[in-house]
Amino acid sequence: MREPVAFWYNFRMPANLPPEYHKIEAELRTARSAAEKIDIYERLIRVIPHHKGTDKLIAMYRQKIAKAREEGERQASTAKHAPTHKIEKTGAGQVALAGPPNAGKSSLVRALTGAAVEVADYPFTTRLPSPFMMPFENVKVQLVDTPPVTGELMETWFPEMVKMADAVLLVADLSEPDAAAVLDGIVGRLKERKIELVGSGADVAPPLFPFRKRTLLAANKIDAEGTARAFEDLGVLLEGPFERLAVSAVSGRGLETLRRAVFGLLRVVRVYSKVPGKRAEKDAPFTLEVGSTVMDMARAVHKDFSEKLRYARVWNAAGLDGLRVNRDYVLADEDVVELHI
Ligand SMILES: Nc1nc2c(ncn2[C@@H]2O[C@H](COP(=O)(O)OP(=O)(O)OP(=O)(O)O)[C@@H](O)[C@H]2O)c(=O)[nH]1
Ligand SMILES: [Mg+2]
Repeated sequence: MREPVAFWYNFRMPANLPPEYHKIEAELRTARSAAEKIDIYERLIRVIPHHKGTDKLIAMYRQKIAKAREEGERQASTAKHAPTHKIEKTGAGQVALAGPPNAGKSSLVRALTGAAVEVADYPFTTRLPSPFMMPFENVKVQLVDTPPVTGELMETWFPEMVKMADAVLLVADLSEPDAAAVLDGIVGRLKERKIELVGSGADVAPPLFPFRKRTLLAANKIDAEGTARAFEDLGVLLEGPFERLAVSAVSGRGLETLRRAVFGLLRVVRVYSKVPGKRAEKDAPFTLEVGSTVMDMARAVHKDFSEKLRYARVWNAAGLDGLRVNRDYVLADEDVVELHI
């Protein structure tokens, strides 16, 4: 972001500042970390000619260095004490599981990811949230297996973790007679913490308050006796706009549909970058929010790219064959894009 104070100051300066100064100053626009900013301020001080007319400007940058140092220390100390529920995001998006004890959350994560997740026939097997990668076609989605929650039993870190996730996979235990009431309890408790679980098509654009999270309901244990009826009842008893899928982590029923639906919750498009004269690398798509443009893609590829982008060419299954498009062309899933700078 541009530094408004510096900008204002320069504007008022009768300045005989050298061209280098403006070049370095422009770097502030993209500097994020405190360390980067300090480096820029120090270089600016070095190129500013020292005389009476520039005293104030130099003093201002010294002050900024001091502030940035404090900010840097703060960043470092919060990173050190980060609670364990802050799960670093990787892949196309992060989906947090939520459900009562023994519902089969870990079993589903194990079945969908192939990871050796601990599963047991007693409650509270999972003690800490842990991430696992679920493959879907040519991308991976991060699933966060979680300790059990109910309306009564929800530690404060849980809603915080849900706030950070991109979407939620609610897990019901169809073999439990009160499955719907338990889920209502979870949904209600999250609502108290300003998190609204919404259907997979809902708009969740930030910064919406309360937080809205797209949610899918996996009604698990459909292999067990009497659960077909329980699944029907769930639709009637459960308040909430979520799509319901009957699944079984044990028999595998519904898991491929679930995998696709979990990816769908993220509402991303996969786009393939292509170098002129070469084939697109289909195994390494960029994943961008639905509605993203060619310009957004250029930004994801490299920040220099976005500044220099002139146009792009697009190929896709819908019939585009190298069509020349401009920066605000909205990307579709599986578009192949050649960026021209
Ligand atoms: N019949 C049946 N049993 C299942 C299914 N999924 C899980 N189970 C059983 O349910 C029990 C609990 O499974 P977990 O995966 O540990 O459940 P969890 O929700 O992770 O439990 P916590 O970690 O305690 O919250 C185990 O005995 C599983 O074998 C299923 O689809 N069908
Ligand atoms: Mg578990």
